[in-house]
Amino acid sequence: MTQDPKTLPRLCERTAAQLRGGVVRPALDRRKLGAGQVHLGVGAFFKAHLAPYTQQAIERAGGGWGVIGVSLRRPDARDELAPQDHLFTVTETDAAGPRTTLIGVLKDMLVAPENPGAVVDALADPAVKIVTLTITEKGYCLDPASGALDENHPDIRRDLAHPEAPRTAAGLIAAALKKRLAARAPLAVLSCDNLSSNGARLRASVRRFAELWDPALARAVDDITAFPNTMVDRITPATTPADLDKIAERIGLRDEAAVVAEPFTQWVIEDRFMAARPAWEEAGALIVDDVAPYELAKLRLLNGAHSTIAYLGQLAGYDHVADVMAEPAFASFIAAMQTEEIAPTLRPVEGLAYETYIDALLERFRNPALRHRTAQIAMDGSQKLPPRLLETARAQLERGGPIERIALAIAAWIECLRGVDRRGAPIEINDPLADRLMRLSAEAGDDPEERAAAFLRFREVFGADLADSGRFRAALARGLAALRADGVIAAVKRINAGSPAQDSTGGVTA
Ligand code: CS2
Repeated sequence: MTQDPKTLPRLCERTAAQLRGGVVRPALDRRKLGAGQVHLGVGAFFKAHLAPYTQQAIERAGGGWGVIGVSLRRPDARDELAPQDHLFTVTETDAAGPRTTLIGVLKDMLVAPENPGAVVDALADPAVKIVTLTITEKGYCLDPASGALDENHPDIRRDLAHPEAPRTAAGLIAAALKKRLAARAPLAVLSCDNLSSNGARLRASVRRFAELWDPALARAVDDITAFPNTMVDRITPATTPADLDKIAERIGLRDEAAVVAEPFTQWVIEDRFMAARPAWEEAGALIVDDVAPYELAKLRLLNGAHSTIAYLGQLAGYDHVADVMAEPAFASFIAAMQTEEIAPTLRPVEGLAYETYIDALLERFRNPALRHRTAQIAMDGSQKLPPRLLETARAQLERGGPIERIALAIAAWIECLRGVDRRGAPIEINDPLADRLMRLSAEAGDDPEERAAAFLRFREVFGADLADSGRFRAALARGLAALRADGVIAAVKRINAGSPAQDSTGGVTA
């Protein structure tokens, strides 16, 4: 009889020797590893992506790049990791079956709201040369449409009132830079979230925060800090209790911090550092002069398609990405959207063949071993849609290209905000602007033209320009009308068939 996976001994330094199931162990001496990197936002993505890159960099090229992890909100990650001596496993999974690696680069965990001073001290330690962030789009407290720091954000206002005990990333970094300035200790701060020009945006927001706090600090930010842009990629679904049990059964120990991810992984980093860094290129990272083409391709082709799958899928009652992709009408819709509406907005780049990239993405979305929930991707639409789909729509409007599929994706987001799917099952709305968006959804009514116009006036998401585009408004209204009248699959099929939809004035529009 096999042991109940819930009662297996916990993974930690003492038990790690008992790991079985072919787990790959770190080839580094944890006790001697210095702490040269701080990471803000220790969640599944950090564990599955950045931590393995840093581990491989140390294994191949050495360096004191152990990581101090920070949680900006809740203590959960620390509570999972501390009893395990900060060890955790990453399991790659696809049709070939699971492969697990033990990660040993995390040295400690801090929780900002419990002890902001300790986080500022860690960030200010001159031995720390690298700060990485995966705090999700909303963690930056930006106005989504403009990408600038939202100075009225309650967390930013709070931090400006108490800049010595900050809780936001911008506030923590600014407070640390103030301390580092005295020692003139240079630092590279890498935003690893899905924002366009993530490094430049983080730099602007830290500078703005500093300006509002202490103008002298703002002027000095660039003297000691580099903010390289980065593109990160690895599909990492939230770990489920069933995943934890399955992993425990295979590896013989209970890992409460385990993560599961696809085998694919990519990291493109702008070569802009002020001091030493881990040799991430030894782990396969691409260090380049200009990240923009990679970042745009990934944000628009992967994340744009992901959000489309999430909203159409949720509305039609599909819980997982792979199930949406198993429906041929959705799969053709996504492929055509990528090829006809997104790829034409991207600059050609040497070594990046969009056709091959799209094929690989479709294959990754179909990975049947990955249970990636549409609800997970659908979260925080107000923050995600501008860089993923609306920038693309703007580029298409400018060049006169098709926007019908992008408009249907946005229409699906708007329909999800009703809080019920097409079969009447509830949809939970997770979004920092949820209250306002759901109120808008209720007030905007059912008439597609009026509903489209009312949403387009929501400036934080659509900016000032999209409301003025008659073409965009009409396409959005057609999408809303089709979803409501015909249902999700029929709306998708009609666009797939290339049949022009009727606009509400009775005219036929492509
Ligand atoms: C996803 C991303 O949750 C989401 O919004 O689109 O997390 C996506 O899986 C990653 O960016 C892939 O690299």
